[in-house]
Amino acid sequence: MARKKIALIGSGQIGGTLAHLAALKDLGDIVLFDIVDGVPQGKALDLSQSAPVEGYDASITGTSKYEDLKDADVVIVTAGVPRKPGMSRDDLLEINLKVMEQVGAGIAKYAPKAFVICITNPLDAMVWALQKFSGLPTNQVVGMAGVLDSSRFCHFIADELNVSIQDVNAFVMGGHGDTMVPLPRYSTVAGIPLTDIVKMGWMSKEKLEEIIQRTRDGGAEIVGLLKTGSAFYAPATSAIAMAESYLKDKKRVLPAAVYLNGEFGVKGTYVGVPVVIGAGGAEKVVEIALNSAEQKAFDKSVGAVEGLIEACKKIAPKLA
Ligand code: A3D
Repeated sequence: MARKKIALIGSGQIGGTLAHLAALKDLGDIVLFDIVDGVPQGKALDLSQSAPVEGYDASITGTSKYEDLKDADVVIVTAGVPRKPGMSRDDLLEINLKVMEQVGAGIAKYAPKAFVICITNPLDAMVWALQKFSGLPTNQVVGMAGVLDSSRFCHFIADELNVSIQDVNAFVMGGHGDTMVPLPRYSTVAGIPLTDIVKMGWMSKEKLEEIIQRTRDGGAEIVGLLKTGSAFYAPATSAIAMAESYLKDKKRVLPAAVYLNGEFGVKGTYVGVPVVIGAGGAEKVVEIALNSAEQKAFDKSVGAVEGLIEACKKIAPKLA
């Protein structure tokens, strides 16, 4: 069986980390792409030179030519600009929308069968635009945010309770922004929902609220510390989990931004929900039951994403 091919569009902080993780996990051959000539080539050479120590066989190359993406099985898109302190993800919309247009055309021409994972912010609007610009089927184009947001939630819970991260399973739905919806009822420690953990007195209600808010602000906290860019290790790890589930047909149930066609009462928008990811791409949206408070928070988040999509349509009328 031939090796799989993973194309990374954008070879910045996340792109380089994605390449390293994909190589370490033997997911396939890797092509790093960037418009800044030299960066993808330099990172590819550096990563290739760590292969003798790590023992991975992946071929890692760098390019600024879209044709080198030809027949990629997975494309992960980080092209664009990240946030600086004081910026919201939404401030990136106009500039990154133009990037999505170029990237979408490149994917359509050279890798129309690929499973595409978008990471560029503002995430839900960018993945919506990327699917439109590329014209690929909606089940083949998804956005990474929920795995990262849930992972942040997990980390804060495990840290607070002083328990193994292995026993924590947390879950965040909605758009990747201030309105995201961490769900304590569906987040567990060894199967015990966080709502019960509060009832048992293991964590106070106030602490849980604090953790929920810190999860929502998780990206901004790191932007504030780094000052020159945004998080990249955990975002790359999260996207690799999605790519691996697709490539190995693992059928993991992961929160991801997927196209909704009536599920959760939403139509025509990308937003974060639980989805089965396997060889068929985004195979099945898992429609969990939401109580009225959760539904209200989710609806608010969907409204925020729809607002960004309307803004995209104004900037690029052909998306309307
Ligand atoms: P950065 O290190 O700046 O890398 C972006 C790369 O994209 C740079 O190397 C650019 O040269 C390249 N680029 C710019 N325009 C183009 C283009 N037209 N074609 C190809 N490449 C281009 O940023 P990063 O890797 O830290 O972040 C990348 C994106 O991910 C940003 O939009 C971030 O906001 C976003 N991000 C999303 C999450 C989510 O959870 C969704 C988390 C963290 C970062």
